[in-house]
Amino acid sequence: MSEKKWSVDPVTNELYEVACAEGMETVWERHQEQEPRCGFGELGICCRNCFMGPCRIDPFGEGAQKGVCGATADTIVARNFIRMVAGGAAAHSDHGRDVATTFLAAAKGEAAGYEIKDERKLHQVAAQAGIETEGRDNKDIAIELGELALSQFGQQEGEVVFTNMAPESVRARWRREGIMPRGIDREIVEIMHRTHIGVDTDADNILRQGSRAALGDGWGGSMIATELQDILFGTPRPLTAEVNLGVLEPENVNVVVHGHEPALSEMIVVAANDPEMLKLAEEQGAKGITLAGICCTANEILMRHGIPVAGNFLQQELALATGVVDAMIVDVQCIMPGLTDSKDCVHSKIVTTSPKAKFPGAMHIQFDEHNALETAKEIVKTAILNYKNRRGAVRVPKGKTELVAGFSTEYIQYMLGGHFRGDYWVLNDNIISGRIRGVAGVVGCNNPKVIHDQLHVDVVKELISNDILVAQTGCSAIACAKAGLLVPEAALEYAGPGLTEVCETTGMPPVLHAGSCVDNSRILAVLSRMVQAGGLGEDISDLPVAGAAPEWMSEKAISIGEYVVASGVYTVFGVGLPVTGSPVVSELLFERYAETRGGRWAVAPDARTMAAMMIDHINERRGTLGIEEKKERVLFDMAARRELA
Ligand code: NFS
Repeated sequence: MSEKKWSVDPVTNELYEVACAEGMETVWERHQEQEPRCGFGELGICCRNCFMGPCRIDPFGEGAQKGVCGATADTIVARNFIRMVAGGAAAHSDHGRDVATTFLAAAKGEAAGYEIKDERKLHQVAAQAGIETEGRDNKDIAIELGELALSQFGQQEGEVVFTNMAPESVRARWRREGIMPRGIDREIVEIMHRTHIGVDTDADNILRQGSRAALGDGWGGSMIATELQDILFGTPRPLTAEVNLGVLEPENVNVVVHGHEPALSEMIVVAANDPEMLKLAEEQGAKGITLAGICCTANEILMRHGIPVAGNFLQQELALATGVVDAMIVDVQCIMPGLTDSKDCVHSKIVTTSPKAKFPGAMHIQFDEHNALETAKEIVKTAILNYKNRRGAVRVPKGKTELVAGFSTEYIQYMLGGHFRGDYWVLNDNIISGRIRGVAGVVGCNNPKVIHDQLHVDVVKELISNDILVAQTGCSAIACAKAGLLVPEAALEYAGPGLTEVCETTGMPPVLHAGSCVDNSRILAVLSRMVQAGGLGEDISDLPVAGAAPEWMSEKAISIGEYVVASGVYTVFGVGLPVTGSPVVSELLFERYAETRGGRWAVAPDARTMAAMMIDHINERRGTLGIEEKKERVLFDMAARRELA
């Protein structure tokens, strides 16, 4: 048994001990085995882009200062950084492509089981894309929108269409700086070309291509994913649900969906409620079927159906340790290869469903959007038939927490004033009056280099105690949900007086769950609408807002960080950033980006510093806007919390 606590979440620590007792290896053991980490990799100064290497630059200035080809630390760091952007942008955008494909098939009536659920949003998004909607059939509009969305991936010239949602000053900057994305795939391919040996050497020029590909993700691939998913599966509205491993039901068949794409999981929701499936579950001795999610698949079906969330990224192996997961259904992204080893200790089946992601030792049932419900039923049946194979103890912890999710861009607008109140003006008005000091997006992953969930929870508590409204996505939202921050009552316990007043008036929580990581595009849309509503400047970079990814680990987080920064938002990452081996790249990202991109990157060593940096930035923006009355930043501690309570 381990003495160390790996998480701020007691349920995670409890299950970790269970996993150890069962001889199940987890991410934390593998993390320790990797220590000490490669210092060259941490600084970003190793290069494997050709086989004259691998090369590395001596950070102390004593050994090699150039790779075999002559590349300096600046070139190597910039290339490595934008290759991470390429990986992340590719992941989000390939998801967007799959959504567009399913959307188009559904529009044509070739994907049984899928239908347009939000006609109003169909019209809205089509109009935004410049498609004629007046007097036309929804089917025709949807087909044209699906085709237009798909064409954005292979577009060679021009501008990715949904960049037209951004304020004009932001778009003018993108054009001026040469970072306006032309086509989603083109910019990713160009990263791979430019970072090949002997192409782009200039760090500034290299980073520009990183921004262009990242913007193609945020305003292109991710935006398409979010918008078309809303039209196809419904635009989220607030609903309550439960989170943490305690949502698993020992006496039910438990099906856990994990990964990112909602196309299949939407159908699994239908299949798990099918009377035929429920009857089969009863015949096998179970009381019913529980469906729960992990990572962003969880966020997708939570947002639209209130399906419970079993956990975030670092809890995926622990879900298996409960002994009651009859099948874990995975699609793409953030699925640990270690899962197939964990499952050897229990009866759980791991079912892969994407041709892009097969795991040795897992069972494969391929998803086909033309036959989605049948595939979903086959998968649920596999879980049901595995119920009787359970062995060993059942170790479902008691812990679960209530949360409210479902804050789409559209709902936030409705909640803060309704349609006749002039869009986002009510939010802006509250910011101008100082009740809300600003808005922060706190997003991203878990990383075993830091205590699980701690940075997310501490940063968000600090922000809301300083009257900053927080919007969240991804595993960060799940972390704060487990800590009880995503319910309206959290305002009374944790938020400052101004934010509490707004929360009490509207009934909203001080922390808004906006969805999965591709739904960070919702945050871009909110920022654009805040500029549009007026009173807070002409540009996203004028707004009193800040972003953070406290426990990031994935390339997707880097792509998100880059597009948020390049859209004008000051953004702080925790855990470090593999760029510090180059003073030139560091200066570009941390300082000069403010002029060329509107936003800039920053790195913070701990939660308190991270929150302080964000609050200071927000206060500084308020000062520039002339809406700042003198108010000291309050750092959240136990005494302050008691006083608030
Ligand atoms: Ni985002 Fe969502 Fe979680 Fe990180 Fe992975 S699940 S797409 S990458 S780990 S937040």
